[in-house]
Amino acid sequence: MKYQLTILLFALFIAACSDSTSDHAHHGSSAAADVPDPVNPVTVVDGVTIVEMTGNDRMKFNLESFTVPAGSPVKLIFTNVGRMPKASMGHNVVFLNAGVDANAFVAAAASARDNDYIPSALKDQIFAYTKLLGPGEKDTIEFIAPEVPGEYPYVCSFPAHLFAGMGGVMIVE
Ligand SMILES: [Cu+2]
Repeated sequence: MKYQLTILLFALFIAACSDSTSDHAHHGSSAAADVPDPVNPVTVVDGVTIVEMTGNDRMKFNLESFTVPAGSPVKLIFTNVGRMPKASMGHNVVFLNAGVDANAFVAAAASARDNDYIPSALKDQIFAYTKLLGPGEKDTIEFIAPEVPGEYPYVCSFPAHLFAGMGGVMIVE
C-alpha cells in the first residue's frame, strides 16, 4: 500500500512538473515530447506513400529522407509537435524542384513573413508545401511525386530553420 502511494505521488510530481513547464521554452528540456514521433512514419497503402512528418522545437524533422516511386501519389501528414509559439517557432515543409538552391530559397522566404514564408516570386521553384504550423497543429497535403528520379530537397522555410538543420531529401526512384 505504501509502495503504491509512493508511485502515485511520483506520478503527481511528474504531472506537476510537466504542467509547470508547459508555457516556458525551457532551454534544453524535452519540450518536443508532447506528441511521440510515429514509429513507422512511412507506409504505403494502395499505392499511396503516406509520410507522417513531424517538426519540433529543436528545429528538426523526424525524417531526414524518405523514398517514393517516381510519379506516384504521396500523402504527407505534417505535425508540429513542439510547444513554442508559431511566431517564434513555426514550421512548414516545402518541397523544392531538382536543382533549386535551398539556401537561396530560404533567404528569399525570410522576407515573405506575410505569406507564411512562401515567397510568391519563387513559387515556380517548389512543387508542394504545407501550411506554416504552430504548436500542436497538423496539415495534410497530397501531391504526385516527380516523374524524374532524383533527390528533391525539402525544407522548413521559417527563418534560420534550414540553417539549424531543418531539411531533408525526398528520394524519387
Ligand atoms: Cu521550422
